Amino acid sequence: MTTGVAADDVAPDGVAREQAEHAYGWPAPLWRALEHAKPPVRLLDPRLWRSPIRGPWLTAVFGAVLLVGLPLVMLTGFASYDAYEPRFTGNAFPVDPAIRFPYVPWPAGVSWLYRLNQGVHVGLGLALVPVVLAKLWSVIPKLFAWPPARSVSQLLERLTIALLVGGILFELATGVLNIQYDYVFGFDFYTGHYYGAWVFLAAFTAHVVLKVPVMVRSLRSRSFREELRTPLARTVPEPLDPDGLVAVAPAAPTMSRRGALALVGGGAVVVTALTVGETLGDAVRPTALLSARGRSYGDGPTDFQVNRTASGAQVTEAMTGPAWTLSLLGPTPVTLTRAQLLAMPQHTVDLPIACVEGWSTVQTWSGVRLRDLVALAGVARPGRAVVSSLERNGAFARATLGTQHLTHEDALLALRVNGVDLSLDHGYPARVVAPSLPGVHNTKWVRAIEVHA
Ligand SMILES: Nc1nc2c(c(=O)[nH]1)N[C@H]1C(S)=C(S)[C@@H](COP(=O)(O)O)O[C@H]1N2
Ligand SMILES: [Mo]
Repeated sequence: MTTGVAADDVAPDGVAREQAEHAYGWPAPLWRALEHAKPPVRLLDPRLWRSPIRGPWLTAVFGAVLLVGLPLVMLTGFASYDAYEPRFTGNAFPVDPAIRFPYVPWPAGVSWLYRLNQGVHVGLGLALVPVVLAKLWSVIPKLFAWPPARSVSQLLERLTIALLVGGILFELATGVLNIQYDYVFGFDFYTGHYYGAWVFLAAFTAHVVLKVPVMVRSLRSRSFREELRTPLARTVPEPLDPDGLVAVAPAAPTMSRRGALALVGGGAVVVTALTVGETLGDAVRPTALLSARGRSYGDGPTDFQVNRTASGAQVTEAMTGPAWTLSLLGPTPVTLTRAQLLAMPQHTVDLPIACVEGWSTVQTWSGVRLRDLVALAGVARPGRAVVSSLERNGAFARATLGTQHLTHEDALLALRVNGVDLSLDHGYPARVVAPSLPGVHNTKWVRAIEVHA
């Protein structure tokens, strides 16, 4: 039911006629009651929001950027879950197949694929933070609109907005805290971030379906190019809109629309400039000032990123000394010393270690091909292999690799890096390095490999 309402009826504190006039869906007694129940809070006064550049056009510009960017962040996020190979127990927290993104086998063929995936996920996610904040700023009067909803459909729409805003803030906050190693939240990061993404995706989809027409209309309402030519002196508010984004009592402009766009775009560029170095790695790494990681981890050839040091993992020289052996488990179990491994055919290849957190580093690794070890264990066509570390506890103690990584010619049990023995922090005596394998599965201080057909 739609009731045409005269401005005088519903504008108790002088809300502009245009704003008050638009229809209520509630029955008249309900909206009258709502009007009377308006709490005496200053924030609920629309005259408080005075920025003369706030309006549907500016909101639509930020929205359009997010409409392109956020799906990429979500897609790479869900792809990363698949890259962890959740089909093997212990590789990732289990997700009920009913609510899981379809599993797409993660290929080993393109060595930099996971590096690119996480570079986009983390890098773009961070770069969009200023845009998300600007978008929220641009619609803030709606957060304090009274009555909170004017119809049932608007009430439902606003509930999806609560999930949308809560979802994006939750995803950005947990993501940033994770790459800063700041586990202030009391739940597992992966589980929270994953389910949070589903909530956000649902709300995002609903929001896009509902708002794309308004977005397109608003984008068409002004010329982008014209806006870039409009200086502060000629900056005037957009016409009043039914959504109440445009200020009813605008202040004089202190910033043009192009200035606002430059500020937000500049913010995204600065964030990118200060983080992209950790994905590109090595030569430009010192530019990654926002990286939580230090930049010196060893001497000479082994001076590159370490996520967890040997002492952090409670792996000691005694455990990795001459008594260390590798247990190959399978139809023909074999125990190998490091000297025996070094006596096998060695393969050298440049491969990245690409962490889920977005940093990566390409190094020159040498060691025994995993497929040679698989064959030695007596398995002709491996289905999976469980790699376990000397490190006994925690999420890093073991990882299961699938066929694609076990059979790739560049997948190694690395013994050396950049021409020297692995350092203890990089996983001496032996570690896994394989193309396009998420960093976390590049197990260090390997103790055993259990091969299954
Ligand atoms: N045993 C063990 N292996 C491990 C880890 C660990 O903490 N313990 N960290 C993993 C993670 S999360 C990453 S990104 C890489 C980092 O390798 P690096 O420390 O040599 O750079 O090692 C992986 N292998
Ligand atoms: Mo990692």
